[in-house]
Amino acid sequence: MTMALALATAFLIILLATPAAYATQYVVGDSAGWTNFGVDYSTWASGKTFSVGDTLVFNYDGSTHKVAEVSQSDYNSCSASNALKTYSDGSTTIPLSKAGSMYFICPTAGHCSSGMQLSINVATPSGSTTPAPPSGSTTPSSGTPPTTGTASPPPPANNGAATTFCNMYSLILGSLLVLALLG
Ligand SMILES: [Cu+2]
Repeated sequence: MTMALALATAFLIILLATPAAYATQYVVGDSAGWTNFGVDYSTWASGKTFSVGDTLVFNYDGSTHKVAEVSQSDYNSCSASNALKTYSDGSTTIPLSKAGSMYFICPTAGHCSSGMQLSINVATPSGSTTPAPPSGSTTPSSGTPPTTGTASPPPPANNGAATTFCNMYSLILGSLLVLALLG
């Protein structure tokens, strides 16, 4: 019976988890956290795609460091005197609620200039409406036209087969589940 329950639970979890939208939680600096020792935050941020709905988590020693969200110019000048928001609780979760650039520095004297600065670009999540189509006239360069000599074979009727296979697959899964529940 426990086995059946476990199976059913696993099956449900798979069903529920699969179509979920991905909201990513990014731990700034990963295991090193938010620190003035040895983390290059622009390197950390590069290659990551931040989207609306994701969250940033800053982990730090709140007696030494803080997190200040600042403007771009204050980011560039390492000035926290006009911070938009300042956090000092040691574990700060910041939801990325709108698209655009965000800038964070540590306001402790000398820390920003020694590397405690992070800028990210938050993108609108994929699947939301209308990113402007690229306006550049980048026609594919020198593409060879498809050779029309070799007649393309008629498309095989794969779709029906695939659908049948899918149906059989879920049928088998379903039967297994029922068996497990009954057994
Ligand atoms: Cu600091």
